Amino acid sequence: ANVYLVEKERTLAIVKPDGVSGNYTSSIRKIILDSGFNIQREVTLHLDEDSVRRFYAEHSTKSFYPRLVKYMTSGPVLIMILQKVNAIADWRALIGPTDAQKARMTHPDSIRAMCGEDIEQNCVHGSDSVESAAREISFFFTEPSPEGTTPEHDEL
Ligand code: RTP
Ligand code: MG
Repeated sequence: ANVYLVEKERTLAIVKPDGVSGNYTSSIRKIILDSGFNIQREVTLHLDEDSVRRFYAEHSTKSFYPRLVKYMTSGPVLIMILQKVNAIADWRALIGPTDAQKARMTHPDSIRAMCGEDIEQNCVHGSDSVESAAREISFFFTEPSPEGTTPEHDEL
């Protein structure tokens, strides 16, 4: 029989300020590990306005953007790289719909149903595509340079 090596995928997860201040970090971490993800990197940061504006730049024209910036800068967040086969879609499925109130109706077992408040304060983030995941991971984490290559700044 043929055997296939299924490439593991990485996604960016964030426990937002309401998730951290509401002490949901350990429950969320348990759900992540019980669901077969490996937490490859993690960091706790208090994001500044400029970082949030750049991270959520795709929403810059939306009416909720100022409130999103205020929300995401309101306290520390836990940022994680999750690794697993099908990590991007599987993490989005675990967190549930954007609107936590709807999530409680339609996806009662989802993370947002557990710890989110509404469509704006929804306690967790997940990358929505391969392209977003790559951009968001490199937004917060620098990759170690592969063995034998020289970092660009060494050429200066
Ligand atoms: P996220 O990017 O944080 O994982 O959330 P998402 O994909 O489910 O939703 P997205 O459309 O990307 O929105 C980003 C965040 O902006 C806030 N939001 N408010 N008032 C509103 O209609 C509204 N829509 C979105 C939420 O905090 C949402 O997670
Ligand atoms: Mg999004």
